[in-house]
Amino acid sequence: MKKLKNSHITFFVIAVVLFWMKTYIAYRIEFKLGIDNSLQKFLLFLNPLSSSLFFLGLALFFKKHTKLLMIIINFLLSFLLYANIVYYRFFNDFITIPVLLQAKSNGGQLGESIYSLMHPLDLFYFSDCMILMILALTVFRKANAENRKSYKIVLLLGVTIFLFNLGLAEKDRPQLLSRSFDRNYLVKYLGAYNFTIYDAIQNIESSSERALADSSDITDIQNYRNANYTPPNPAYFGKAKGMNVIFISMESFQNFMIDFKMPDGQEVTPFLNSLIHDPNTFYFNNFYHQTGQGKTSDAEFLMENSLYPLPQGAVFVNKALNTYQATPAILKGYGYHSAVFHGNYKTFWNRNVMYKALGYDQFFDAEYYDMSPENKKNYGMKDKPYFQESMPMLEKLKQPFYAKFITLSNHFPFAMDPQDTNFPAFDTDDTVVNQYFQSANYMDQALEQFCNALKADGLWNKTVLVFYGDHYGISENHNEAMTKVLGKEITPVVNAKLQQVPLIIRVPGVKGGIQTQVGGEIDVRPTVLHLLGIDTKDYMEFGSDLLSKQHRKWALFRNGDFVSDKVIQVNDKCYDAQTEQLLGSNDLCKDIDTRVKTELVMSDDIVNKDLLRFYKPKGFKPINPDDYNYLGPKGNKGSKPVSKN
Ligand code: GP9
Ligand code: MN
Repeated sequence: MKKLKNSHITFFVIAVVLFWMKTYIAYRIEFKLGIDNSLQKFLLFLNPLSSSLFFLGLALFFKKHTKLLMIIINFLLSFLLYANIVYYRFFNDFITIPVLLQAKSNGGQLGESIYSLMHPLDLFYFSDCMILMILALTVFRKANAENRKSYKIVLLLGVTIFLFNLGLAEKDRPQLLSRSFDRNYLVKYLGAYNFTIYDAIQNIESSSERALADSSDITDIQNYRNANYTPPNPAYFGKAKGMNVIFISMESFQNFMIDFKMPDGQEVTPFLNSLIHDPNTFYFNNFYHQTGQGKTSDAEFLMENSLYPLPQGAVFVNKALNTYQATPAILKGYGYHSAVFHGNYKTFWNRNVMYKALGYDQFFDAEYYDMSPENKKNYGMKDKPYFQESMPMLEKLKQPFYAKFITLSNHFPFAMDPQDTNFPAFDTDDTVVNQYFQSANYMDQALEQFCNALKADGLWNKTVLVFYGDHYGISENHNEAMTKVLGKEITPVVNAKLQQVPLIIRVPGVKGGIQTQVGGEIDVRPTVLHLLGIDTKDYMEFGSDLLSKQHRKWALFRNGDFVSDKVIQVNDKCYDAQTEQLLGSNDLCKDIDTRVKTELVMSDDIVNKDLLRFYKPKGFKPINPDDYNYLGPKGNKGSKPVSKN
């Protein structure tokens, strides 16, 4: 007993257990982390242990003042935890390095209310620190320094538990670190302390690249851009001038579903199939998604910036503090008001930060919707209640508006609640593929309901509608079942063509038609802005107007492959686009290949080095993200933009 009392290790074990339990209690009480299964429950319980061992264990390295050091480390970590708790109570989000760097403006948003977010009972979050102080001065006053070898064992144990934790987390959520889609997820799986370290490393990496860049870095890009500018088609330029614009992101919706019939002859998407034949609709049936790991958010980025997403990670997450000249910001100069509607929480894909940089006036996230269990599936709102609840908010927007709707129901793994569908599943051995048809059919019904609501309230004929599939839904892992669905072998070229997503643009009063030219998500911005009568020649973008007579007729994939009207390149092999046969040489692919590589490098430079801060398009009023906040319905600010513009 005496030996135990005199041991630093005993003191250390007490410190670790107290800190571990306290952190776990904080996770459970303070944060809404959305724990879905028992593995996640276990990880949440486990993850503070590795941090406690590792950080508190650092003190064992020192022979002198070991207890004092442990108390200081405990205090600093407790402070970090408590800061996150207070921040979360207000913002429903965790503190990140950029938030700290912008402390002035964020602090400004918190203002006086910071005190109202604190409570005397919060002293609990420092209670272990106080207990340790008392123990250090009493029971453990005479504790001696240990053999310093103990710190090695402790650190090793901490690291081992961490790696075990990370392994299990990756199993539950593959590519957790590289995709880093949501702070909630990172905290849920790895803990608040590890999240801060992860965030710091990411920020150091990206800020060094940014710091070394200067205005000369954009000159070549500007020259390339000017040389490849596609002028608008006078037949369409300005035909939608002054109209409202609504973008609808159709989750995981691939083009092969359009006009697809089930074995019993039923159409999967009868509404969309009818929409493409509406006289005012342009249906682009040779159009490709170009997303990377940022999935939905990459598609959003492409659509509104006409820049490519990053080869790794999401721009929305890693580069949200950059300068952008995005569609909502451009349209602001033409009197437009902008808003996003999405039935998931605002931290997902870091949207609440990125949308400020894009210039969105309002962001209606999950907090604006009735997220009761019967309305929810997977990541958030089911499409039908989502559109229904969105309508009153949409109708209140000042016109002309630019609005974006992001659907969710057709998301992997496409499982539906039985009461939401009576559509048949496909019959293969692959449940994911089978269910895809049911959830796509549900989405189609929700879109019909939305369009009917637009017709009923008079928006239908004064609004440009842009429907797009954000990215593939069925990955290559399901090729066996897809062979059965499509009735043909999935060769590399067929697989490339499966990356087609539909683009449907309806412009009231303008004659549309089926458009067969090859294009990609990058091309949407100039196409739509030209319809609105805004020439994009002064904007730094890589897209080419799909309706222009000089449209370039090729689309690249983020991995450097591409599709054109004549040739298709997959894994550096060149195929004939019509016969789909492998060509004897790569010669016919060379020209486009060079442009593909050039554009990807240039676009990555713009994003990684934040080059748009050195570029000012004529007549464009730069965005100051600090002018925006999305505090939600309770903050009473979400429904009123605080933009000073
Ligand atoms: C989540 C939704 C889906 O909010 O956008 O994201 P995804 O996994 O498709 O990128
Ligand atoms: Mn998506």
